[in-house]
Amino acid sequence: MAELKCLLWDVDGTLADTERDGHRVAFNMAFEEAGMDRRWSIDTYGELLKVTGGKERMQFDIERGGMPEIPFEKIAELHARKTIHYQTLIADGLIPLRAGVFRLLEEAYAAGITLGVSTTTTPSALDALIEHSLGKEWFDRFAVLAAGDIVPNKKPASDIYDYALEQLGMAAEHTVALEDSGNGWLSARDAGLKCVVTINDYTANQDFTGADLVVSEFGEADRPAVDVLINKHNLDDVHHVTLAHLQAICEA
Ligand code: XBP
Ligand code: MG
Repeated sequence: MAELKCLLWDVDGTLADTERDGHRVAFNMAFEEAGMDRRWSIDTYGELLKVTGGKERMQFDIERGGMPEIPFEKIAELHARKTIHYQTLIADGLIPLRAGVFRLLEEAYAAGITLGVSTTTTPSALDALIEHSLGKEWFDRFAVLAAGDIVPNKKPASDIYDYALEQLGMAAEHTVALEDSGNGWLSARDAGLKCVVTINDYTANQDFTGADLVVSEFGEADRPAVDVLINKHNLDDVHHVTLAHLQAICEA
């Protein structure tokens, strides 16, 4: 039985549905700008999402014959342009936070729980989302922003969670991870964390066996009840996910 002291948040798909209308669109803008013919459709992007990291995703598309062979410098260049386009989409307010995210963040912060981010995303893309979707004050409210190439192996490896815990000096048993994808769940699991998953269209059919709670969204009191797909600890009353639920999961 361990007290909840820390929440580590995934970003893409968890804080906001950034993949389909954010990252994917920004990649296509970078491809077009570079005079390339490749466009990633919504379905194609779903296939590519099994590889985390934007540069790695392009490399994977090249290897499977979707994009022409280009040197790594060109991939990095395209990715830098993509990140700028992504930041603009976020600054334009096109990608709202998912239901319940802001409520839970505020509640946890007010309760003195340590908050951190553990994501595969590039730091400057994360910064844009924090600034425009959460508000600048949240830069100080997160005790760690663990992102992108800061660790050798991206999710599903546990590196980014291991790194965040180490930076915080926090024990895994006091921490719950908030994720949206199979890769994210595996990463959290292998770091020894309890994990709550909010699925989305891209991740709904992925394997979350062993996760503590899997729901359609965190939800809100004044919205319809969330769909509960896995409720490992038989939590009562999951109309929407509350801080008390996260505490109960950590203590289970
Ligand atoms: C999701 C990812 C990221 C984004 C794109 O990570 O795999 O690669 O799709 O971001 P998470 P970059 O859900 O762990 O946040 O292009 O900046 O890599
Ligand atoms: Mg994610």
